[in-house]
Amino acid sequence: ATTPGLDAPTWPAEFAERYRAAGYWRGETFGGMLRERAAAHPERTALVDPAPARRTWTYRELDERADRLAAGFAARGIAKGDRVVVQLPNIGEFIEVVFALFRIGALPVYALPAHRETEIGYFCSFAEATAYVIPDRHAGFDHRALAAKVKARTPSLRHVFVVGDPGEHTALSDVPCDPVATPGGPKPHELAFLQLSGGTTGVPKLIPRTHDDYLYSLWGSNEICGVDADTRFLVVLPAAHNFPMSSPGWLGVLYAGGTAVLCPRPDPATAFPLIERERITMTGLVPPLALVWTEAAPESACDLSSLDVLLVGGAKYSEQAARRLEPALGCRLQQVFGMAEGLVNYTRLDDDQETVVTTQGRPISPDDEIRIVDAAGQEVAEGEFGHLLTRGPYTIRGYWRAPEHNATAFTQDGFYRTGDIVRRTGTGHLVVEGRAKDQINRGGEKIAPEEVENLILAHPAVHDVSIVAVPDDYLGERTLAYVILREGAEPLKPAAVKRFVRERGIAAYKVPDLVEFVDAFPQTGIGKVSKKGLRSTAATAEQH
Ligand code: J2J
Repeated sequence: ATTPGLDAPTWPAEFAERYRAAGYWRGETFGGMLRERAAAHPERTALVDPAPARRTWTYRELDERADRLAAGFAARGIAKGDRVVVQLPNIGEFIEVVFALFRIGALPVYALPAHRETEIGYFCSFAEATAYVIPDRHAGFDHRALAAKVKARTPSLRHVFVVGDPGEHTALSDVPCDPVATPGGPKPHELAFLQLSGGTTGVPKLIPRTHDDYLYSLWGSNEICGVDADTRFLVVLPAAHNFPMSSPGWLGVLYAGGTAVLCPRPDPATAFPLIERERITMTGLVPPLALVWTEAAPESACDLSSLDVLLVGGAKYSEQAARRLEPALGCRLQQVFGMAEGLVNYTRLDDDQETVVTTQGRPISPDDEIRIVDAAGQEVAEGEFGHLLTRGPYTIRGYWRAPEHNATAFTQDGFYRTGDIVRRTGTGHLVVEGRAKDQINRGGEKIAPEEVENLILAHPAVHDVSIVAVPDDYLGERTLAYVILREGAEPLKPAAVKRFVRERGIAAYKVPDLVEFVDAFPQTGIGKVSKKGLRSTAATAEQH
């Protein structure tokens, strides 16, 4: 059932009781967690933002700054339960802002720095956000103009807070004020934030995570990955993504009392000197980046010897690439297969080498329930591959405000249909074999074809479009848009289609890599476009 105020299905009472009794849900909140760490070890370094000038935050400083920012947000009317779209790169302010919101019980909605008008406009209106937090400029893009446009058409959006020069908006640095005793922060079973789903539909779904469930995924990950107060974690991927946030990520490291170091860009030229200077012990990468690092490390003059554990996940990591990582980087590999909806699998640090390079790990929790089923929903024989369904102490029971989608994305008895095709080895490790969902995994960045197809359909010369994945050595997959032009329409060039998509304002990674004009799509029996048929055509298609 849906709990009022939660706007999403949640765990039935008997499951919640079981997860508390088992000690998974510890009754903590993020705000309380930071307060406790700040009391226990105030002078330890929580956070390092190395660029452009190195800044550090002790646990006490982070705690105090979160309090002052929370008071300032509250003074501007941001209240418990309000949604706040946070779109910040890997900078210290990101961490301050989300802890300030956690304290109030306002819910961050984690946008990625790459998101543009299509995504941001949707998040702000669908979530009925009251505020939006941005950098002034990032990676050559001025976020203030986009914010002004979205604010003008989103009635709920009252505030835009800007890190840096605010332009017509409010400077984040003007917000903090002396804290006042605020009653009634969030409870452990209540929502902490809305995370983004990779998406399979026209619009991304929002994932409601509670303090209790997410904190379990953090400390559970910490135990498996060996995170403790001496861990120095480099946040290489966008900090808002679930992987670098929680597997074990910067939040896991803060939970353990370690140090999170924010990396402004993921390339070796940026990251390797930071690993040396900050004595980084752990980080997480998507497979294409792991490849680049593997190639660059032997040539690098930087001392990478502090690096102990490197997590790779987000997309399938090839066995050959996995074998080359440890010798090149001189650290241990942990594969991770996770999802923002919940379930996270890791290879273990004491797994044998074959298991580490050939599997994507096993679940965090003994109470992560795994079902591998055929198309009819019947469990397959042990070792056979099938659709992965899961339910457990940190896997959601439904998306936020999406009852229709929930009816098919979850089973009657609350299992999440991951859309992944896996098999289980004798040791209980999962091997990801493929995907049944209509999603493209472009080097860890997820694309819902329908979202991009809808943009292309707005082009006056386009009659129909279908976007499919084509194999790619580096990214794993790239995107190919098959376009059928309207009868009598002027012929288009592939570049014109890409430009059209870009100009509508969407994350650059969603712009089709390839565009091909066809007269008809392959059809399935029931007359729907066959993505499978298109993919096999694509495998032989000439690339543009
Ligand atoms: C194959 N496919 C994988 C892997 C994820 C940790 C790590 C990753 C994510 C993540 C995450 C894969 N091999 N090792 O949230 O906490 C694909 C699957 C999965 C989808 C989830 C975390 N690791 N995938 O990638 O929500 O298809 O989370 O269902 O972005 O990525 O995507 P996302």
